[in-house]
Amino acid sequence: MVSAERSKQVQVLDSHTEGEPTRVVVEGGPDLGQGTLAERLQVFRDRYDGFRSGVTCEPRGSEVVVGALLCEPSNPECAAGVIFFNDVGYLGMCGHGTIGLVRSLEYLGRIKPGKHRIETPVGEVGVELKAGGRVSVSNVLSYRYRTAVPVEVPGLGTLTGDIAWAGNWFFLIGEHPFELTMERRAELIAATHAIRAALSASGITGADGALIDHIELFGKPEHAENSSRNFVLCPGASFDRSPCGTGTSAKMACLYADGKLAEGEVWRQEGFLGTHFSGSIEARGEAILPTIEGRAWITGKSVLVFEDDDPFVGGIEF
Ligand code: PYC
Repeated sequence: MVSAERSKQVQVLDSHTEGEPTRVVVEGGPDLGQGTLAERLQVFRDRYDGFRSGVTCEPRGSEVVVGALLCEPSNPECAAGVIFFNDVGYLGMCGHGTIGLVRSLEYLGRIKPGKHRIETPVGEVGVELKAGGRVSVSNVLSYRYRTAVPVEVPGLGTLTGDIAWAGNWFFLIGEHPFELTMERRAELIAATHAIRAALSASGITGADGALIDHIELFGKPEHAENSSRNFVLCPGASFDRSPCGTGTSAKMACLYADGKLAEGEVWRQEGFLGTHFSGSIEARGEAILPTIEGRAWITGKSVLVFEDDDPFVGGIEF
């Protein structure tokens, strides 16, 4: 029997969105105070980073898990606040994670089908819980920041990509020598890590020097009804098993900027597992308000236990 004095318990609800896992922390998370979500993220990062790594990293999680700390929203009109995190740090927004969170809130009986608002550290997003586990997310305003930026990548030569903001910073590459297939995934992981390192070494950033931590490659879809296929390296070691909600938003921002996607058109972004998000946009001047839609399923409801004398109480960070 585990002694309650020597251990901490954290209640979590696990789900996957089109293949990508989300772990919602329902109870037992750190008290981050009453500030804005951006201020509470700072408290999380400064004082409770061991909680982040303990929940997401091995041995309780893995590099592919995205955590979602459920918070009281500072705007009472929002159904919930959330801070997303993973094996190496924190995400501004997370599209697949928001879909997983909405299904989790439904599972917990906290929301009903219909429209809701969710607060994140980078702004409020609109969500709609639909029939059959479908959820749409109207993301934060998204835009292309720079076009056709060349980067010299050791071993790969010069690759050219666009930089876009969609709640996270992305480098989006359409022209590259890679096949986006399961058999080639080790090569894709190595290449996208090298691209990310080269961007950082070359001082290529998002606005205000922001780190570009998501790398997105595009190719032909496997399913003819889809518009494109992607491979997205997430911050950290892992790639997105879903088509990446913020990555799909970033892609649509670039298409809009190129005059290749108009309001009312649907962009079907296929992910690496062959699942897809349906995307659409509303124009907001040079930026867009992207909406993505996908499905999520609950996979587990458990209590994580952290014993004081566990040498890996804060997770194993590789
Ligand atoms: O769906 O936005 C997303 C996302 C970001 C990182 C992993 N998934």
